[in-house]
Amino acid sequence: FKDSGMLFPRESSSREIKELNGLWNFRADLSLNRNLGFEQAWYKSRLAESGPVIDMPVPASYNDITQDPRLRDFIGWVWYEREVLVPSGWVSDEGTRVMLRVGSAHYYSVVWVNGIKVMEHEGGHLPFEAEIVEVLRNNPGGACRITIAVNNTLTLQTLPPGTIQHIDDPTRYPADYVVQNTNFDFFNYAGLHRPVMLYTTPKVYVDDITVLTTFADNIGLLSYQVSVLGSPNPTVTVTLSDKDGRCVASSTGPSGVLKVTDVNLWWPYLMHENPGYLYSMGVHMTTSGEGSVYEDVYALPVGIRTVQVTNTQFLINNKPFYFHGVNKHEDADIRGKGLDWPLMVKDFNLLKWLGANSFRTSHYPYAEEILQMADRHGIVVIDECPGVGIKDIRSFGNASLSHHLAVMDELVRRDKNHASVVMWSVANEPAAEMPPAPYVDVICVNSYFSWYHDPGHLEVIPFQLNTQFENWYGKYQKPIIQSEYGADVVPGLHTDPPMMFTEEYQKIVLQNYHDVFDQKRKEYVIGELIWNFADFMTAQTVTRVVGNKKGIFSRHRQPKAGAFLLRERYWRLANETG
Ligand code: BDP
Repeated sequence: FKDSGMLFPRESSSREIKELNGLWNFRADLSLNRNLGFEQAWYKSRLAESGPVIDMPVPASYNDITQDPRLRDFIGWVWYEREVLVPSGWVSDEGTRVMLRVGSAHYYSVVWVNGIKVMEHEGGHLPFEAEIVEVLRNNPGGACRITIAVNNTLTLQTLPPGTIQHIDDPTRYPADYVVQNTNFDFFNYAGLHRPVMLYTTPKVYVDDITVLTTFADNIGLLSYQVSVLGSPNPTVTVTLSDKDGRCVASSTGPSGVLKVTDVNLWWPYLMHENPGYLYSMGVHMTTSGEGSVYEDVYALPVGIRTVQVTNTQFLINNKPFYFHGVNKHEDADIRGKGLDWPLMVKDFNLLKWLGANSFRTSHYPYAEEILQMADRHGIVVIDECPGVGIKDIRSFGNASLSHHLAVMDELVRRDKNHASVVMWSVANEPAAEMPPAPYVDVICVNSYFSWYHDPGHLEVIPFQLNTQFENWYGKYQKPIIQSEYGADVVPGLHTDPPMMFTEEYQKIVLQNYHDVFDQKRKEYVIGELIWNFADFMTAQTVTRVVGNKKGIFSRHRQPKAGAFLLRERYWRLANETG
């Protein structure tokens, strides 16, 4: 798995998909040590035989689906199960691989097919898969019972990290009291958050594709590398088709360069009248093995563009790009962090309404379906790994460093070909005083003047923000993005003069920040990302009123006053810079 590709499953003449979204059987392991499921081997037979099961939708977080407070704040193993009928041709054909792919499962998971363990995965935000055809062949009836145990416990070795606290104080707490502590500001939603599917490939197959693009004058250049597994000598043909399906370039061999004349570059939204232009790169592989010929076809959407960073600028296709956008969360009512198509399309419509040209995937990798939307709509993405809440270096030992590296590796492997992804964010609010800090290309700064510092004192913003920028630029001479700023608003609260938590206060915070951005963006500030796009759920604390309210949209995606202010600004910036 570690050395293989992570191509998004796509149908083609050689590949079929069976989506397993919908209702699954579900049981939380409420036993004291949370280990009953393993002790009794709940994966060996139907989950319902182990005890009572409930309906659970996939994809979704399980936390907000029922009225049971034990499930909302559950810590430990939960069990999902679904029975599927696999097309008989998939199993009988010796030349077919059948893959089981989980888009994401938060945080640790173990997967069985017909009671046989097929994989384990650590990390809550990236896909994982296993070949299961052999297991299916053991069971000629064609039945396929998929059991997935998911554990949401966060420790110092997970990303994001957390700690489990056992409290043994019978006069003040119930017996066997356990609390999950976290050091980040979003609710630890858990479950099968992204689509689960079965898909096929031939036994000899295209495992990975890597593209790098550039251009000179009107010629686009796309270097590609195709990795085929299962055969030492495959014949690979690559074609590039434009939006109308016309073939504009072709090449043979597992690596090569495609040359496109009169290239349509991939441009960000609002920077060009035709943003998000994607070609389709068709990869066709054939081989002849012992008596059998294998053929695999995969079509990858690709955008041709360049990204460059200077001391003071961020360039896309050699033109200065100014990030005016948002930070998001995968978060919504009821479904939690589960991928939801209506929500996703609504969010992109809101981004466009706002005149936003970019977002950061705070604070973990988002679903691939979201990045595909960003590619198509020309929304630029800063792709962040789940390195959040790791600032306290004492709690961040070598074990988690190696996991951090493994997650970065999986993230880059998954997202390397997205035209929208222009930057990797290794961590949010890291220990920036540490030696590696100078090696970054762009400095991203979060600050909350007149909120966490000097609460209520709006007049400090111009001073402190100016000093912030001058200090960072003075130290490293790198371009800077204000990667977070904002203020909580309980929608509908109003005061004049403005007070914290009102719509008016958020507006003035934004305005005061914008005045400084406008001076500095002529020098080395290359972007501003509001915290946050929408209100989102957090752990319960005294500073959070049913979640974080720094959204410019409510959790239900209705605009607060700040959204209108930002909308005016973003469209003005687009006209000035775009
Ligand atoms: C920042 C964090 C973000 C929080 C935000 C806040 O990066 O995750 O939600 O503060 O407190 O420091 O609103």
